[in-house]
Amino acid sequence: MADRIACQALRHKICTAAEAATHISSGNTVGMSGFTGSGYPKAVPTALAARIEAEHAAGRPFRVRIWTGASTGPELDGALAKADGIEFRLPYNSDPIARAKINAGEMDYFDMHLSQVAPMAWEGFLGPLDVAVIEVSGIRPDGALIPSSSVGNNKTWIDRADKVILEVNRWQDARLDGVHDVYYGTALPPARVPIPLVRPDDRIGEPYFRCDPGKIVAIVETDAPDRNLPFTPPDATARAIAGHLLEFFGHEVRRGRLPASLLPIQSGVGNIANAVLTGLVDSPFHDMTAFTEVIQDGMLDLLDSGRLRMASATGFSLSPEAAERLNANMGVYRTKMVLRPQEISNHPELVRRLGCLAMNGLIEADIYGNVNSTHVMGSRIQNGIGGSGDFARNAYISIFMTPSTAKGGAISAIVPQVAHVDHINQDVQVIVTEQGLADLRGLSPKQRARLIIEKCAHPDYRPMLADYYARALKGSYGLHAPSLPGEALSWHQRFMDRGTMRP
Ligand code: 0RQ
Repeated sequence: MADRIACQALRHKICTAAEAATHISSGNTVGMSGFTGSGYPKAVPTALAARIEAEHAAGRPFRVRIWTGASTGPELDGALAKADGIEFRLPYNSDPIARAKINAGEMDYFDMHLSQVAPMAWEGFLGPLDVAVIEVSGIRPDGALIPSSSVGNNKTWIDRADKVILEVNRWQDARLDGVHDVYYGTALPPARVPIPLVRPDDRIGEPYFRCDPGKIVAIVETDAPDRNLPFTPPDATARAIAGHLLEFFGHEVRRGRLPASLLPIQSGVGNIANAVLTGLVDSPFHDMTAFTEVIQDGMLDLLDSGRLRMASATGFSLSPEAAERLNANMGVYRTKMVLRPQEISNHPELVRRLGCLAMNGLIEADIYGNVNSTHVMGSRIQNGIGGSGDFARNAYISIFMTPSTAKGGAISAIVPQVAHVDHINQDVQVIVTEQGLADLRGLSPKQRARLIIEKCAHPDYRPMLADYYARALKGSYGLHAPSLPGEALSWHQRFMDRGTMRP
């Protein structure tokens, strides 16, 4: 490990994870690295969870507040939630144990836009940060930190925290060195200035984190893989959604509204998003770029095919096979990738300037095109808004995609009214299901409703939606966006009462 910790002056800080965890006290706010399963600390959170369990067994309360980049892994969110050690967490979470605690009302969760986490921490809106626990892939002789497989909010956590604990993970490929672009030019209003990035491949920062060595209280050596969950191969539904979307892009290119290289693509996480990327491999588009949050399997396929020229993101979200492929071929991939802080990868100014094509998943959409990305039946959190809001509002074209039904057909993804709103209809320009694609640009609410019911709804639910809409046209208080408030959420109530939205 000596080669990974090249700063002699810091070597005396090397210790065990259990020793490092003693620097964290009950009630502390801890900023952890990690973004969608990449680059999160693996040893210290596990040791902290063990310590919390021991304290609880001795009858002493011990809980911490956790800030991250986005979702992490079972060794962090899973272990700490299982130990009942998280009092409050932000932002995006996809861990099932943490999700269950949040939905049982046992853990507070602040689901915020990913681009806003670092600025809000600097603005002081989130309170002080006691400790940062950051995975890095190495420490240079001068003490500069070589980032790991995600950048996330690490720069901000290192700058803001009173104490810094580092995990140096040897599993991360050493050739990650140089892939990162850490921008130190952000400032708070009224001193804020434009971010000098005009192409997805621009480098505007430096490859390393700066860190005051006096703040580093512990360094832990690890050799453990990122979470890296497998993707299921695209099924017929995912392939149909991808097919509609690729046809739409082709149509836009023929109409002269998109260049043949498209515009920088942003792709959400999940199997459908991955299927769309895989579908682009066989498309006619070339010289594409990505300005996105995560590089997933499909994006590696696109890079391999040569169709994608480069990808800018803040982290990886890969299957175990793709992670192996990435590390085996890092020499090539590193020339085609830039990893940035998430306040830059998701920055509204940059998303708007570059004209990103935003493609995100949803839980449900209503007939007017309002989208719920987060809350099942309006109250049970699935994951969180993540970066979808950063991109959807500012994209050149904001696309949402979903299977038309969930839970074996018991739930329609197209409903009279969403039970929770993450993306208002103005931020939703295209909705795609396996049934078809609704291009909502420039349409009034009533035009949208007719198109969404016709193109996106499942045939089992289409007559029910058409019937609701026809009656709303007659009985609504106003006729701009006709609705029957007493009935609009009855589909959700029926599911909660009877396990299906079907009558
Ligand atoms: O639940 O796993 O229990 O079966 O939601 O749904 O169909 O597998 O789709 O993986 O693409 O996720 C919106 C959650 C979709 C995701 C969401 C249930 C469904 C299943 C997953 P099970 P699928 P996906 C970039 C952008 C917000 C953040 C975002 C997401 C589970 O895309 O988290 O976009 N988006 N970030 O059964 C009840 C419905 C449902 C439903 C789906 N209508 N009712 N359950 N499900 N629709 C990434 C980052 O920001 C980091």
